[in-house]
Amino acid sequence: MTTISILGLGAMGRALAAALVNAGHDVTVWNRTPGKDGGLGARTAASAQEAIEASDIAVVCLLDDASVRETLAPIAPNLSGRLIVNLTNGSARQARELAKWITGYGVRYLAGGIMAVPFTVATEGAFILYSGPRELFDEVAPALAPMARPQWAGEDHGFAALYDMAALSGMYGITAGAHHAIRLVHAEGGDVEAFRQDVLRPWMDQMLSIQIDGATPSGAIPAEFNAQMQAVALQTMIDNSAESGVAETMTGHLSAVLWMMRRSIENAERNR
Ligand code: FVH
Repeated sequence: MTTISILGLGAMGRALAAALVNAGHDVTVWNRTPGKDGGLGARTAASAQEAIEASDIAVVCLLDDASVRETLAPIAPNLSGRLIVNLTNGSARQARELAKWITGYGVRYLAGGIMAVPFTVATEGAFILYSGPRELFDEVAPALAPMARPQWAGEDHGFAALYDMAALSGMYGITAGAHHAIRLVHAEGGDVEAFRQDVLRPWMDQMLSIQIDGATPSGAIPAEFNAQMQAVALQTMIDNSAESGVAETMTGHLSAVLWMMRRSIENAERNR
């Protein structure tokens, strides 16, 4: 049995720790602020260093890159040979710099990105991206699998963060669109629940794959998707939003796509 420590008992750290305990692992936890370990059935370490030294694998899940640096910096010289998996959200640059810094102390290090929210941890759709040495991934994946399906993103320590950031961008695009849609229907006295179930959900289900498959690095819109027509429709949507009294800031996603359509039209004209 692999022993695992979880550093950070926020909503996500607690969910990860609970999944590992439920799977029968011997789990040690540490949190900056004491008292967040209640009901987990894990051992509690008195310090971050004690937590890392207590287990074969130490999983770090804190707020951000700065909090990881703050936690690890004072103890890094004592961590040579330890295996640390950092699942804290960060940018690709932060992930690469952190990897370079911590491996400089002889730490065996994997970076990660959690593609789950606390209540979907340990459920079927949840997965976690890992990047760094393949052999480290192969070593930790079976033990960490109870948290969420492990998926390797490459040797480059920045890739898990990169894919995480990019996937979150996709999700937040949907967040912006869904909130704006509901706000718009509500502003005009529409039936929000009927709209949500009978219009928005089936429309998004129909469109999701098409939008994902059609996205390109250049932002070019294929001729059959008629960028000219879409630019006109997008401007109408932005105008409709203003006419309905919805705050202009809620239409940022529409403005972004309108800008993309106009650029695609300009490029197509230039290349004609
Ligand atoms: N929750 C979610 O939906 C998302 C899903 C995808 C992945 N994210 C990322 O996971 C990281 C942790 O998120 P979280 O939900 O656990 O966040 P919080 O509940 O706010 O807990 C934050 C923990 O970080 C500790 N902490 C904050 N600052 C420091 C610091 N300077 N030194 C040491 N620890 C620090 C905090 O400790 P405390 O405030 O209780 O003492 C919590 O344990 C995150 O990167 C998400 O983006 C979650």
